[in-house]
Amino acid sequence: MTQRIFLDPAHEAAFRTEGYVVLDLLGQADVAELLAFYDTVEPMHRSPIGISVLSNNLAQRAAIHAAVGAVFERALLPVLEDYRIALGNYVVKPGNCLAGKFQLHQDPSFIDEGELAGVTLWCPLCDVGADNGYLGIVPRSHLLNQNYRPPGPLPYPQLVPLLEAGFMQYLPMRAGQVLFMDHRMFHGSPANRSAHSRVVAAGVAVPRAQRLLYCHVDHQSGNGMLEIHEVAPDFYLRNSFSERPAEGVHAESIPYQVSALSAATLAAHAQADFSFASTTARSN
Ligand SMILES: O=C(O)CCC(=O)C(=O)O
Repeated sequence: MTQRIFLDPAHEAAFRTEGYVVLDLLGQADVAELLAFYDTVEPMHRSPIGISVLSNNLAQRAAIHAAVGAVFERALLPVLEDYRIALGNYVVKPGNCLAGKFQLHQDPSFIDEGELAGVTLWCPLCDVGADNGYLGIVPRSHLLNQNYRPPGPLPYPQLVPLLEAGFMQYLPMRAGQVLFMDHRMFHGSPANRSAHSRVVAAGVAVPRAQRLLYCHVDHQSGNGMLEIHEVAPDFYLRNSFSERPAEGVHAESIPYQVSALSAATLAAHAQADFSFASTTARSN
């Protein structure tokens, strides 16, 4: 029997086909709670894109995970089948900062995505739109490159101008709305040109029963291999996203593969009928 991500069959179908679902799940009190905690850790987010998990302050990262994760557990997890929060953090874009563009990327693999998806949680704590860094996705791109992924930019740099010019769909959202997005989705966000900070509570949800992974590619060695490390459930609270981990178990190394993609296949993908889309195809 195919495992479910969402309890509601309509959410499940939409997520599998479109790669994301937006739901109204956070009330005003939840948003106020997340903003109040953010105020206590605001200084560590002072950069064009301030991301808690990139900080070296492990104590504050753990405190942020506890605070954000508690809200996610009570308000977000009830719509998922059997997931847990592997990471809670803030992603912040200060106002009037043209340097804050988040380049197109896929999130790294946090699990074996054979049957279930790793899920990005993205909850703006203010309304977001074109002027203050709303999120843009390439519709149904979660089906395009389903291979194991290390952290990093989109592995199709030559296609980024084309994707940005003609394939992006931007998602205006209200404070309190929650985006659940497949980790494989191509996504990014423009700079915040408004006068105010854009604060997002974000996180990672993974199936409770699955081993958490960290995928590493040693680009300097040029050996073309991707290392799959099985890591502890709280690994992402104390590690960065760029180095070979010093903990966990190196489970295996496989050839680092990226599915072929061209302007022609992108155009065909954009026009295809996805009513019977499968999320199980991948090269490795
Ligand atoms: O918050 C944003 O604007 C983008 C965040 C994002 O894409 C990520 O954290 O992977």
